Amino acid sequence: MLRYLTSGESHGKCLLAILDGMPSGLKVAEAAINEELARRMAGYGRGARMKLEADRAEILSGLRRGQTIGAPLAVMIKNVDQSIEKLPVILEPRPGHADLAGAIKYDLDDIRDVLERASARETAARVSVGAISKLLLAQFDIRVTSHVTSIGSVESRKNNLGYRQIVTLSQKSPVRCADAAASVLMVKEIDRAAREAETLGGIFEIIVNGVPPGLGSYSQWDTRLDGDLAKAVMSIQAVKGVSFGAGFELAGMRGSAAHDEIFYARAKGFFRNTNKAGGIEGGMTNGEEIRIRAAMKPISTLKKPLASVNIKTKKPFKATVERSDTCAVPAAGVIGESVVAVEIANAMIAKFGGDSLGEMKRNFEGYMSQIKEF
Ligand code: EPS
Repeated sequence: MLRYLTSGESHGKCLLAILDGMPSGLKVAEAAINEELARRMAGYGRGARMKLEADRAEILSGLRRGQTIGAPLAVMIKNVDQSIEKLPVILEPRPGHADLAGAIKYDLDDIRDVLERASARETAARVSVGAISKLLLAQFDIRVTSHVTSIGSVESRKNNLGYRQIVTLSQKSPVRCADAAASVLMVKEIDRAAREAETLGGIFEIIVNGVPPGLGSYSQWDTRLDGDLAKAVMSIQAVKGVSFGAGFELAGMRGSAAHDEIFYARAKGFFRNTNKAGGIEGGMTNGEEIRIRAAMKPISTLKKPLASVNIKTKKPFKATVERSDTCAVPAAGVIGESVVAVEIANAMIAKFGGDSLGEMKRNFEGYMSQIKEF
């Protein structure tokens, strides 16, 4: 089983991730992790903090001669802003944040203790384990990408593009949107929101290409892969909705329109012409691309004051906050890819055995030739 834990505060010394269960024999370069960390930091709409930080991963353990040895991996990302001990006490909880519930739950008299850990800065650690999982998946020609399909009220009109096109086009966009025209409007929408002291949310889609059929299982509720994927994506800070394929649109369709009809050709085996299921049927991959959408709420650190209550005096106040991102949907897409990559890597290890990469590959190849004969 592949699992990980993260540690670290937003303005503490560093972020740490421990990734356990990677098979031996996988080449891991820090550069591959750093590339993903840089993707997470990019994206139009981020605030001053992103100009300050320069996320770089240092692998502390679990590697020898650049390869995994079957031991847990520890990855560290140092913070440039390590001001945690000097930062002022916060008594005024911000609506939409972990602030109030966190302070009540852990009996804390300084909300700073909550937000330091609840902050989305933690996702840098998740992206580092996602990057390593992507390296494992690449060994099986499985790739993961994402693109932004809406920011605020602006929607992409190019949502039915193929994997390659999405990778190429979203790379060119400052908001990681594959529709160039919508991308321009999204940037304008972010500028306007920033001028008006507002923040924006949006929707991103994660795509997993090259997955074999049969990952996950219908046999128990907790072996269904869509359940694991939904939990992983929902656990990203500020995500409020997750759906697969046509998702919520399916609810309004007639049955005859909602499903992906099955065809067979000798050359390519079973195939579909549509993918409304998002690549998952009965909690298992069906061999089509996995397509997951996630809705991110607008960032709750607002420059505009919202009503709240001081936790000490119990008096109402209206807070003003200086430093914040206006929109982090492009970054959230990269985080989505990362958490999904970990879940798919885990499902691959569950199906094909995860002690060594060689063992995994032999089992994978055996299964793939079994499928051809089916
Ligand atoms: C965040 C607030 C901002 C963001 C931060 C998340 O940081 P600061 O309060 O230091 O200006 O930039 O995101 C990151 C640091 C990151 O790496 O993503 C928050 O309140 O959650």
